[in-house]
Amino acid sequence: MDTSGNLFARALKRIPGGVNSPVRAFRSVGGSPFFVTSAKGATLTTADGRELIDFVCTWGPAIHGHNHPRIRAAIATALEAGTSFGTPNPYEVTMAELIHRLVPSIGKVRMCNSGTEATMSAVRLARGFTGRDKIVKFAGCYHGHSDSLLVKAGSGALTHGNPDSAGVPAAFARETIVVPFNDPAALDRAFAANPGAIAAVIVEPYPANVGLILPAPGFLRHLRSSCTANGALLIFDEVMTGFRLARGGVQEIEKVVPDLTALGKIIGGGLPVGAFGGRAEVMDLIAPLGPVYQAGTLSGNPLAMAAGIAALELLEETLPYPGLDALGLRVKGALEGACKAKGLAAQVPQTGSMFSIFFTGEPVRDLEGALRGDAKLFARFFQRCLDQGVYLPPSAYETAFISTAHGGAAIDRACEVMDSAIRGL
Ligand code: HOZ
Repeated sequence: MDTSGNLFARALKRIPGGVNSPVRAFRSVGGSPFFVTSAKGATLTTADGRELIDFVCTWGPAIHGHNHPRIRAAIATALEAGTSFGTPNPYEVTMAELIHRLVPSIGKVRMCNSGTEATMSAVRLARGFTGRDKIVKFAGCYHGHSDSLLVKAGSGALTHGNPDSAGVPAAFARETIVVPFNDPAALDRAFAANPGAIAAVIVEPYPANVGLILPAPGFLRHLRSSCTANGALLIFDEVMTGFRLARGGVQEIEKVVPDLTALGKIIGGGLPVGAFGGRAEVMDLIAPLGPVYQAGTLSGNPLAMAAGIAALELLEETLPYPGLDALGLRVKGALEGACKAKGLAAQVPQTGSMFSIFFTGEPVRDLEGALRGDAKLFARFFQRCLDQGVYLPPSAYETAFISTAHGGAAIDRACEVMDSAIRGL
């Protein structure tokens, strides 16, 4: 087996930056990425034979831990029948019914292959429905890499210093109005300055691509009432939060009902899936019923549907949320305790099985606040954890994920490592 070092050297020759998604390149934390050959439960095994406790969880999907036997069995059963039909298949119907049951605001749903497709299509649909062109997004929110949404974006775009990507025509970017998160007055000003022109407000209700930021009380309700008052649609990007924090996502927790929701990650059970859905009268504008076009050769792919259905059914059966929250609180407690003991100013936002750490004394409410965090110190913290076998997201502007497989020895060890990493900074 080639080592990670050799694999990366080969990759650099044939893959831009040696990676198929930028944050994986480790550029903001230093060093080079490790290559993973297998994963099970809370653990990744690298090409170098190292075992790492994984808090990236494939960037969210692995809520039941890696390689869960039930999901593997569902994929194996589907595989026996064929890998793709290019026709409707029974799994898609089950999936649509399941999504509606868990997220009641989704009257109808269209499956696609990634979160990027889901948000891109939801925005197009909102434009088609309202007959308006402009959209509002929040600084630091990342909604995938379609043109309209790569403006002041988070995740890898922010990590690598390109929050406004090259290649996005200025004319497209002009249709995207960016306002700070947690600033209701800024949204009011955007609506007032663009009367009758805003098709939609798109938001990660808990922004998680800039580290983790939580909404101030009432902020999401303000988005809902402003959209309603101004005839714009409210789009929740729950690609990360959907099914992760509650069966019905943040909209269930916060009791705020969006018009459209974008989903991904967990609904694919680890295979490539996205979905967008919402009120039937809006969704019925999509081809073939209406004039808004959206399509995909592999949309509703039977293997991905089978994996996703198994993942969602497991959630319904096991209701893991209180247990996951307890694990999240353990990590938060460990990080806060270590920072306090060390005399380090830090914020540790956590909700359920999502957390991040900002090395700053000020509570983080928006992108500006996140950027005040000491990213260099984060890089050192990351490396110290990795040296001791704990893998955190390789950027100060991502969110860590916990799975049900992290209980017991894994969480004990991880908290010990994070504690010692902080104390050694
Ligand atoms: N955009 C993802 C995190 N927010 C990273 C995906 C990946 O690198 O796999």
